[in-house]
Amino acid sequence: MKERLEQLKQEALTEIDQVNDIQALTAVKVKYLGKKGPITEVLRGMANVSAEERPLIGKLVNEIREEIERGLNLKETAIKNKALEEKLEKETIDVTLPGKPISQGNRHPLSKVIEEIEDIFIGMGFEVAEGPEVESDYYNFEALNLPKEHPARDMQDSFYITEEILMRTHTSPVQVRTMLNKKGNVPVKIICPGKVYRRDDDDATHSHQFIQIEGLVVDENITMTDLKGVLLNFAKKMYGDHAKIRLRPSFFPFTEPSAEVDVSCMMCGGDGCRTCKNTGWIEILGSGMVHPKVLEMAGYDPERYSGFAFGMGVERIAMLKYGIDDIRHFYTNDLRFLDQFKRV
Ligand code: 2U9
Repeated sequence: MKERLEQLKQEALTEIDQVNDIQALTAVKVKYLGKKGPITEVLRGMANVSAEERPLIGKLVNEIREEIERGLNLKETAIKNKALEEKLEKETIDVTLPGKPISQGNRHPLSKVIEEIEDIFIGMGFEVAEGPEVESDYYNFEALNLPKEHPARDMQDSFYITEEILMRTHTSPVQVRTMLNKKGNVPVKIICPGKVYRRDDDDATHSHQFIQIEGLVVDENITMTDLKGVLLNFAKKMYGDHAKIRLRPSFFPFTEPSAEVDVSCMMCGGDGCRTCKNTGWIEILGSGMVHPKVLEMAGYDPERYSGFAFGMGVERIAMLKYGIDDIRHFYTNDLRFLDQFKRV
């Protein structure tokens, strides 16, 4: 029996040595150590072994079983290690290969200009206020001293939704709403950026939808000097410290007096060039002292309070800043145009 057991062990170890995968190894294990295997059979035959020999044979069986198990375990580890090595070999990454570039988007040029203008006014203590693009005729026109018969209220000039509701034609209704919310409290010191809509045929300089930034300051003792100081500071921050401004008389129904604001030409520094049509000046803003009627309608006593307001078209500012010759570029989403603002 001893010889038979030794022979079984040798056979098992030889087969273990020859297999190269886990499946075959499992088959060897089942073959030699399974319930129907030769070792189990030897154990079953123990009944026929003499009482003196039984412990020796039992011990031998256990030793052989342990040796076969050790052989199986060693082989299993070896197979798994080899498989892992092969896998790692195959998956080697060449870190010297050039990376695949990921195409990155960028902020829209108008968003950049809006943020730049907002930052300048925030730096002067202004807050940013926003409001609805679909407005009532009252906030858009009436409260801004634009009476019913005013030409700007012509159905042909604005996008009306009903007789009383329209797409706002400027961001001024946001200022009106802010003043009414403040219920006569001062100071009011806000800028209002946002989309506005006018019925216009689109061309290189006109768009039926564009972006305005308007500003409003209301307090006691506000004068035209404050208006000029704030706008000069804005021009210097936007175009450089050498920038100058000049005010020319104008007319708006919501301001009295009113003024157009020119900045010294940012292309030629005031010497005269194509951009400024040889005048040395470029118009960038409209402005004025808030009309007493507008203050009154918004709940501020015009005898005690005064204010100034201004407005600018963001596309125009951006076109001058980047030398863009057609407003439609901002709205046609051509990546060849938009990608040029990645580095600015
Ligand atoms: C209130 C009172 C007064 C806002 C103002 C302008 C002058 C102006 C234009 C600039 C270019 C519009 O985009 S544009 O075509 N705006 O010239 N806007 S004063 O005045 C206000 C606003 C609100 C309560």
